[in-house]
Amino acid sequence: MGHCRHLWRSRRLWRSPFSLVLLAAAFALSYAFFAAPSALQAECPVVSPLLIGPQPANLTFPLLTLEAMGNKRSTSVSAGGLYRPPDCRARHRTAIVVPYRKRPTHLGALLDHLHPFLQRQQLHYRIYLVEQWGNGTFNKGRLYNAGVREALRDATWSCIVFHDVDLLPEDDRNIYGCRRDKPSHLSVAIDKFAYRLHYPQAFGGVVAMTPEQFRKTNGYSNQFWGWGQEDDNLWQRVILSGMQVVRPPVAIARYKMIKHQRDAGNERNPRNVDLLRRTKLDWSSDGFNSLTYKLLFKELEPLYTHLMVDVGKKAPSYLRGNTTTPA
Ligand code: UDH
Ligand code: MN
Repeated sequence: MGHCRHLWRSRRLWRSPFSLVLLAAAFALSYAFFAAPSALQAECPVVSPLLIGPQPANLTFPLLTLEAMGNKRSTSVSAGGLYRPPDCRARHRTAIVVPYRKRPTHLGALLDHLHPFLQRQQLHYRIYLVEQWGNGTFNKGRLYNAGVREALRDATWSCIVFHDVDLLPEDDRNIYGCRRDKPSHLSVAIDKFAYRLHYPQAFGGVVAMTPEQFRKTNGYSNQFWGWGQEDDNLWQRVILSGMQVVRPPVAIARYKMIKHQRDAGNERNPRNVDLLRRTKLDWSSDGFNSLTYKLLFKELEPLYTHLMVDVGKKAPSYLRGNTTTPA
């Protein structure tokens, strides 16, 4: 006993390789317990026991804005709209990216609906709101590209969900995760289109892709200003990069679209139809790899991460497309 105490106090023990191993083990263990608790948890079940299935989105009108709801703090959601299941390691790590400008009531309804929906799916997720700064023509493709770039700075997401602000999923069996082999189109059946697929190549509304799949397609085109065809362009990019789209069953992938008028600054752009015909020529040089934007601020709101982005302005017509420049 006395000998032991002597050994413990002696400097020789601390200098021996054995003590180095002990020290390393202590560091590793405390790291595992305090810094990375998820690594020690069991994986969540294949089917979450919290799912409730069909659940029509009940909207009470008039819709309240987030400010009016007090940006409802939630005990389970961390700053920036981040969540991890408390009792198990999530099967999907999903960044939800929402392109946005001037739809405060839609945003309130979406967040109110989506947080409990995603938590029932036992996902590790974070909601990113990508707002276009200024009153220039809306460019959803640039906002999505910028949102992905910023989200990937924060974490290694296994899945990115591209999400219109006005779509509310109505069945939590429609999992907001990605398949490793194929991009998924999640908003198959929208009430506005009588809960039927709008057209066979429809790829807008809500879409899920892994970061790898997104890079393979070179993301969204940056050239589609105003409303129309940027989603059809992405469909073509998926096909051109050798992939196929999968869809969950029409009976599950159901959505309510909050009714709205066309936004000012997002008028239908007939030029986008011409641009769509050029997809094959442009897709590898125009997209995620040629994106330019300015991040004006990033704020962690209680229920979402707010990215304010300057995507630039639509260039004058003589600088766009393949038209000749004036003399
Ligand atoms: N978005 C905004 N603000 C805008 C424009 C677009 O937040 O000013 C975002 C938002 O996430 C929206 C998405 O871009 O869900 C798509 O735009 P959209 O909802 O206008 O497109 P959608 O095809 O509507 O749903 C087209 C106009 C329908 C007019 C119907 C009139 N009866
Ligand atoms: Mn809409």
